[in-house]
Amino acid sequence: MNKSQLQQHDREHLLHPFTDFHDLGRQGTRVITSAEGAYITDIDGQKMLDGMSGLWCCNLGYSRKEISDAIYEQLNTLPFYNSFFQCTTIPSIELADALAEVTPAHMNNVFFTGSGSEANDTNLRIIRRYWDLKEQPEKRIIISRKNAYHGSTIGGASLGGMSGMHKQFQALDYIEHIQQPYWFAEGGDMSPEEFGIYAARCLDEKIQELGPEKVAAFIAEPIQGAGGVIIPPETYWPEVKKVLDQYDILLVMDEVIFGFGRTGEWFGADYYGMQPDLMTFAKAVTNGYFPLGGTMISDRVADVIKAKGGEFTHGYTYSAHPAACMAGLATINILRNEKIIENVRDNTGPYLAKRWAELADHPIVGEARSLGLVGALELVKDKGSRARFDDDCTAGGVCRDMSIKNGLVMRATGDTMIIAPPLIITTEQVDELVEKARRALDDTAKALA
Ligand code: PXG
Repeated sequence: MNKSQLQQHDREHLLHPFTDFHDLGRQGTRVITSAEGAYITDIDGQKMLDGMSGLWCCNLGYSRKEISDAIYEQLNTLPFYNSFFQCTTIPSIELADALAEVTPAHMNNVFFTGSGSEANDTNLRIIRRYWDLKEQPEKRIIISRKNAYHGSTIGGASLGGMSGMHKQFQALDYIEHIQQPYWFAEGGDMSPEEFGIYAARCLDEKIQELGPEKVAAFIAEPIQGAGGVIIPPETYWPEVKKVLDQYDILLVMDEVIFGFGRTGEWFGADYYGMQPDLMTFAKAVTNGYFPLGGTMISDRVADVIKAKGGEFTHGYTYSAHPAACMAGLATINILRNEKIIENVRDNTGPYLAKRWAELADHPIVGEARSLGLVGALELVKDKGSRARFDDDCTAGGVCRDMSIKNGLVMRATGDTMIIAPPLIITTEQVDELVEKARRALDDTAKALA
């Protein structure tokens, strides 16, 4: 099939995630055909620097034969066996061991799933089980944040706080959403530091309003990813820690995007010095080569579930799929052996911070923020008042298209442009990324003038 035939069949038979079908019908999908290192190539032969690591997952880029070989060999040895009913496979044991080593010291158990959404649904099951076994069944309510993303299953989407999603399904009724720590859009006249404290105190207020005896857990991404790379003010997490320390409430950190090195530490929890009870992961655990997710469970919770629990009536056919586990092991080996995360922390992260900050001088950029290897640009019509171009987020869409035209994949969340390039990006490629982003901004400013 040629390109237009592919696009036609795609339109006729494929319902795409998070896609406006009218736009898709008008423009046609971009058909990506190959990838190498930090670059992807489409069916027209256009090569683009992948500023989004696939979908926040191909952190080691696209050319790691160690991972594809590990999957292939496993598929030829034992392509599948389940981990139910007292069975196991060697790759799943080895990956569980490796995860216990690279995650915080107090987390030594893993429950495997096929995705981040399933992992958050698993968290809901574990949280309920934990409090029931602790004989506190009144602890039922989970606090999350507005504009959070925790997946697309009913559980994941209920935990998430995206208004556009909540309009399209019926959410679980025991989840409450509080203020997000998004200073640029919602901080008003407060300094970022003041706003960080304010947003954390909103958690305290909500706990008191509901009654601490009714609150089971607080769930949060260390940095909101899909919400727009919302890096909380530095005061936020320390204040959240103070709030949580006063109450007997579980902390779930959703590390689906920030786990496995994005901040320059293994996990966002390490970066912020937090000690979560549950930690969701997916995506980069296999470098995006094979579907795998899971939740890491603290000793405090695992001990109760294992010692008191009897049968835990939960699991997915593909929990601990052996080929997925081999992909995870190969990925962790590369991250460790090649000191990829240390390089982000000491070299490419600080370099991106320096170069990305230069974009703040652009006339349509209200803020340029970054941390480790993520970054965001807030597009504005007026820098002083932080006023947007319009209410429909036209600027973000224009800038995304201009960016692709210039050979860089950048994603738009509303009028926030975001990047999360592969962790293997070199400093020269960071230069290329920043130059292409600047050209996209210039073209956007011209188009909107
Ligand atoms: N938690 C977080 C924090 C995520 O970012 C999920 C859970 C769900 O994972 P699965 O594997 O079920 O997709 C995610 C996924 C975007 C985008 O546009 C982000 C995600 C997925 C798709 C698109 O930024 N994050």
